[in-house]
Amino acid sequence: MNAAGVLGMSPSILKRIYDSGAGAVVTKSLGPKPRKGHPNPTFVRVEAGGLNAMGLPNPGAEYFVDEIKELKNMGVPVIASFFGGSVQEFAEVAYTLSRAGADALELNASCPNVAEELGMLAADANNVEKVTAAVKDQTKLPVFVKLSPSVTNIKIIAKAAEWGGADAITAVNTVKAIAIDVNMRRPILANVTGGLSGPAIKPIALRCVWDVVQAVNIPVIGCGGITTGEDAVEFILAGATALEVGTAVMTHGIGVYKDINDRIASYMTENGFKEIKEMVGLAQE
Ligand code: RRO
Repeated sequence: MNAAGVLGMSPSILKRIYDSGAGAVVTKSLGPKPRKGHPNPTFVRVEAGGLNAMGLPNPGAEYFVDEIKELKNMGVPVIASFFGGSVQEFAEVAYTLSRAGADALELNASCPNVAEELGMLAADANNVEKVTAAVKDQTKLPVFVKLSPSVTNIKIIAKAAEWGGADAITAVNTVKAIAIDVNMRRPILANVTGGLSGPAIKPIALRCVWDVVQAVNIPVIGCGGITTGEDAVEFILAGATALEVGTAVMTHGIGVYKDINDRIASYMTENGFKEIKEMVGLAQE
């Protein structure tokens, strides 16, 4: 899959991602009402990655219902990523997106760019359990809970999501970070801090997947800095059963999905694996 937010969210771009080899597409996170997001600059390239502070720009879940239907009519499996500012809002948005015909929901508990306003849900195990349970009450769809790497103990948060009824954990969102312009002598992003993504965070994301796999009995979706087939295999060996690729699309183009798929396949041939499941979690044994 693509990681939520990458390349925006127009149905035609998401369709291209699917046609390029992703097994399903993930929308940009949708909220209860339209949001403009943060002022520019909202993105800066940094060493081995990108730093974003988009600020959850989105047209609102209600508006996106038709887009989800359009994607479904084109035969694309759709995971609707969503957020809310309260338990009630999370539940309402989940209900709206389920009615739209999404195949699954990804509960974004981990945006690093709205801490002041909404609070970062994934930092609080009790709230993660409460919100997940409230969302599960509103939908029959599988719910993936996307966690933040910027917490003291990700195992406790993952367990809380599982107790709340999560069907899978996505590990992980971006890492809170900062970049400074030495000539301006000011932070580059208007929001000051942003979320770091790309190869810079791959070892962190891999460690998070490793920990979460040990903590829960539900599938774990790996996300964070995956660029090559070897990266993908590392996450599978750590125990991930599906993957999301984001920043690599910006650095390597849309062909990255096929490249990763092809390299996983050649790795399997070279090493005598017939099915992905034979490799899942092998490094933990
Ligand atoms: O929109 C964003 O600023 C954003 C979101 Br919702 C998120 O989950 N992760 C991220 O790095 N940026």
